[in-house]
Order: sequence, then structure tokens, then C-alpha cells
Amino acid sequence: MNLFSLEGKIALVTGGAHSIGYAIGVGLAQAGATVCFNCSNEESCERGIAAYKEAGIDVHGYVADVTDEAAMQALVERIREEVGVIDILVNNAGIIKRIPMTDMSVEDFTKVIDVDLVAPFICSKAVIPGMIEKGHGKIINVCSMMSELGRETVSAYAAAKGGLKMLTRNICSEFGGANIQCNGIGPGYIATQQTAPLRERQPDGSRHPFDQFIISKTPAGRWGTTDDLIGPAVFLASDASDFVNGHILYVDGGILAYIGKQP
Ligand code: GCO
Repeated sequence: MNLFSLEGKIALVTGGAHSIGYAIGVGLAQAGATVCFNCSNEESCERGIAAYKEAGIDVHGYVADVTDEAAMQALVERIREEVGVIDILVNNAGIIKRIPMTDMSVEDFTKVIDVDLVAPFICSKAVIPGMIEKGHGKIINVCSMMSELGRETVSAYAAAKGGLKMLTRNICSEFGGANIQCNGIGPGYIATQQTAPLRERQPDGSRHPFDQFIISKTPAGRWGTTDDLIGPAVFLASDASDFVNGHILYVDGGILAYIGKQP
């Protein structure tokens, strides 16, 4: 199906060295894209490059901090010289701090907002002029269940991911006329390093209460895998989604549709 082909396209996945970003990077490459990723340190960059290599992918890995505007502008310029003008940006890099709100410092709150919300602004701002020049572009923001829902301890993360949903709609509004589609993917509860503390086995070998809670809240009856995000990412990066704009595609096994099991 040519509609889903990314042949000839250049993609940048922020935080693409591991986990969800890595799975999306591999998926885009397998659909034909030339994939670039960045991460915050040399060691994880090297590990990322090796992992892509093992999957048979010749990736372009860079070290650059997504919260540093000058560094990201320079990275986009470097990619333009070494690879070409970016067609697809995946704003994936993110962090979480699970701290009760009344114990959380402003510094911690701000750090989460910087990485999860300000950085997608910085990175999108850096690639949009090239996309306008090229006559097309795809920006995919990795949102969250917390773009819609709150819960204890994740005030900064929910504020950032809710903001990212609206940044998605605003980029769509502002640049839809330039043939740029900006959409979000909202992963449900995915088994990653970031959610590992929520799945830790209890000393008696039983499942973590949060783990049980998520299984009971998810009609699919399981946590998602990073590979569950590949199809949606390829769709939103490809011509198949050219009239889909400002949409958040939740990939959550049905959580948002479900009121939950009756007690
Ligand atoms: C949490 C989780 C979530 C997930 C994810 C859900 O503590 O509730 O870590 O925030 O990471 O983003 O979509």
C-alpha cells in the first residue's frame, strides 16, 4: 500500500534511542523513512545506534538537549546538511516525576513542563520553516492518557501533556494551510522503563496494586507494548493521514472508552 510508504522521507524522533521513541523510529524506518534521533547523552546515543543497527537500520544518532533552543536549531541545520530537510518530526522525548503536588518543588514542576511541553514547541519551531519550504510536513506529538485524565502525584506531567494536546491543535490551526499536519498519539499504559515502578512485583510475588488497577481499567486486559504504537505512528507520518489534523489518536487498549469494572 503506497499510501503508507515513507520512502524518501526524513524523520527526526526526539528521545529515539530507546523505549517508545525507539519503537517508533524503527517503525518509520521499516516503512521507508531515513531516521534521525537525538538524545541527551553520548552513552545512550551509542546504545541507540547499536540497537537500530541490530534491527538492520542505518540510523543517524545525535546528542542534543531538546530544552535548549540553540542546540535544537543547530541540530536541525546539521541534519539539513548531512541528511536533508526534515519531513517528519516526532516529539517523543519526555520525563515524569511522580510526587504529591503539595510536596513538589516549583523546580521539579518546571523541569517536567520544560521537557514535556516547552521542548516540543522548540523542536516544532525549528523544523516548521523547512517543512513550509518543502510544501509538506508531519509533526507527531507523543501525548498521554494524562492529556485527558488526572491522577494523584502527576500534576506537572498532566499539565504538560494536556498542554501538548493544545499545542498540537494550535500547530494544526496555524500551519494546516501550509500542508503541515500536526497530530498526537496518546499512549495508554505501556510497559516501559518509565512505568516499571508501577508494575513492580510485591514482596509476596503478587502484582503491584497499580498494575492490577490498570489491567482492570483496560478493556484489552493488558499493558500496551512499544510496538503497539508503530502502526499509529506510521499512519500519522504518511500520506494516508493527509486530511487528519489536530487529532489525538489514543492507543490505549480502550481505557478512555471504559467506565471500569463494577466492584
Ligand atoms: C502514571 C504513568 C502515566 C504514563 C502514560 C499514560 O504515572 O500515571 O506513568 O503517566 O506514563 O503517560 O498515558
